[in-house]
This record gives sequence, C-alpha cells and structure tokens, in this order.
Amino acid sequence: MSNPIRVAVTGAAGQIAYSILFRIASGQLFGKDRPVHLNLLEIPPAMNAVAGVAMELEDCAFPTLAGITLTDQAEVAFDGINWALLIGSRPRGPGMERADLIKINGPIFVGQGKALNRSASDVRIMVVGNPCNSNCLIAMNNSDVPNDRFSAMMRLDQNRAKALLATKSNNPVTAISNLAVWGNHSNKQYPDFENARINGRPVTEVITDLPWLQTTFVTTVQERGADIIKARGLSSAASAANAALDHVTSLFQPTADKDWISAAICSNGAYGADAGLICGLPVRTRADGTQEIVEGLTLSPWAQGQFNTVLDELRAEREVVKDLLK
Ligand code: NAX
Repeated sequence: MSNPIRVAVTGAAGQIAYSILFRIASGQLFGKDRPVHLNLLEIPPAMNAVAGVAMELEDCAFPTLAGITLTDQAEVAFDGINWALLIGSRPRGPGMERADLIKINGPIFVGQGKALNRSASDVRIMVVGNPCNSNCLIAMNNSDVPNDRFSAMMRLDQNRAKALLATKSNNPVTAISNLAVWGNHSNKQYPDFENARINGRPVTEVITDLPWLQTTFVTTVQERGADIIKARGLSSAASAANAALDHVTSLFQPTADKDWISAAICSNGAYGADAGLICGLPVRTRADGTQEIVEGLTLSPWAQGQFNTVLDELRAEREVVKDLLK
C-alpha cells in the first residue's frame, strides 16, 4: 500500500460526518489500495462525541484506515493534509434561511483559511458548512493556498435536480447529463434545465411542459433542503454526505466527454459572475485533475434573469462578510 492520503474533516461529530467518515475510511472514496489518515476537527464541547465516532471507526477494522487524529485545533487538523472537507458549522434549523447563518458561521472560516497554510502543497478544499459559497470565499481569502484549490458544494443540488428530471421523464438518473446548478447553494440557486440533457437530447425536447420546468422543477430543487428540514426536523445528512463524496470524486476524476458537473469554484468572470466570487457554474475536470469553467453556454433571457437574481444574492453575502475578507 502507498502512503496514506491525509484527509481533514471538520464538524466530525456532526450528522453529515457520521455518514461520510465510514465511507472514506472504507476506501470507497480514494480506492481500496490507498490508505487514509483522518484528521477529525471538532469544537471542545464535541470532543467526547468525536472520540466515540473514532472508536466506531476503529471497530470497523477497515484495512484502509491508517490512523485517526482527534483535535480541536485547526492548525493540527490541517497539518500536511491533502484534502480538507470543511463540514463543521452550525446547520439551519426550522424556519432559518442560510443568510441567518452567515454571521454565525463566517468567522470560523477566517481561522480555518489561515490554518490551511499548513496543509500539503497539493491540498484541495471542499466547503459544505453553510452558507458554503461565502464560507469558502472567506477561507480562500484568508489563505495562501491557490484559489483554484477551493470549492463549495453544489452537488447535492445537482443530484436533486437529476433525480427529479429522471423521475419526471421516466428515465434512470444515468440518462441525465450536463446539469449545472448556477449561483449559490441557497433557495435562489438556478438549476439549469435548458442546457441539461436526457439521453443526449435537450431536456426541453423530452419534457415539453415548460411551465413545470420553470416552476415546479426549479422551486422543488431550490426548496428541497427546507422541505427536508420540515419533514425530518434536521437538515439533509446522508444525501449531503453522498453528494460530498461525488463532489470530491469529480474533482480528481476527469469529467466524462462532453459532460459537466456542478461545483462552486472561484469565478473567472465568465457569464457575468464577478471574478473572485465562489459561484456555482458548469465545471469540468481536465485529465490533469485541474478544473475549468465550461464557457459558451447559452442562457435564455428567463434563465439569465434567474442567474442574475442569485448572483445578486452572492454579492450581498460578500458585502455582509467583507470585513472577514483579507
Ligand atoms: P451538525 O450540527 O450535525 O454538525 C456540525 C458539527 O460541526 C457539530 O458537531 C459542531 O460541533 C461542529 N462545529 C461547529 N463549529 C465548528 C468549528 N469551528 N470547527 C469544527 N467543527 C465545528 O450539522 P450537519 O448536519 O453535519 O451539517 C453541517 C453543515 O453542512 C451545516 O452548516 C449545514 O447547513 C451544511 N449543509 C450543507 C449542504 C450543502 O449542500 N452545501 C447540505 C447539507 C447541510 O445543510
């Protein structure tokens, strides 16, 4: 077996972590012949709980689990790591919107951004903790790690959108491709059905009910997180962990020919998204493992309006956190 890949997971005693850690430790993410060392970061009151999670990880006797470090110090958690999965923060409760969280969670990402300077030179960072786009922006701006290593998770939104289109068109989810969710991981996000495909055909040719696409489809995807909170009393966890695994995999595996994925990465100004914003865009991973924004897609005036709305939200969030940006 090769050297362990070192993965930091923050919020390691939380419910998303409880779903994701066992799948990472089992070798599902990085392969059965790649040992994994987990650095689990929590806040002091949760150290006891995370010790329990570590005991359970040990009790799985995963051949790929090379070791576990438990800490409440970001500098320790991020020392020499290859991947940072920044999940820890306070989740939305019933009736809360992401904007309510921005002031509570933003400061966490200042310290974590600085601590990321201790990571390995190839580090990649995925932010899940909400509001994930702006938290990622804060971490990126407080770190010397290159901007192109930072991303925030739009993959749960992509998966939700694909599942909905598959059900509506009576196809397997594998038939749905080219699905980008634009903008912010919030209820203003724009799941782009105009450029998505079903068995290689434009969605709008297969699902001809445009009012359904423009209203039911878009709002169901936008409100899915809130609907799950209403139903479960807790925010999405297993599906979020699953999406996080998909996201990380998509960042190290080249994207299938002609397809793209949804990820929020540092904008280069394409499509009018301000350069430097962490914005959900159509993204491809090249053969060398770096990412590119898929440019040249057409948005109808209606879709552009949707994107403009969510861009304004991202700009407003950036304004709220401007004092936290270096
Ligand atoms: P939990 O409350 O179950 O767990 C969060 C954990 O983070 C807690 O154990 C807490 O002690 C820890 N934590 C808080 N501050 C920390 C810090 N400074 N350093 C390290 N750990 C810290 O929440 P969970 O359901 O696991 O959700 C985690 C985050 O994911 C939330 O912000 C949530 O809103 C966000 N989500 C993001 C999604 C996305 O698609 N981007 C979808 C799912 C989820 O809503």
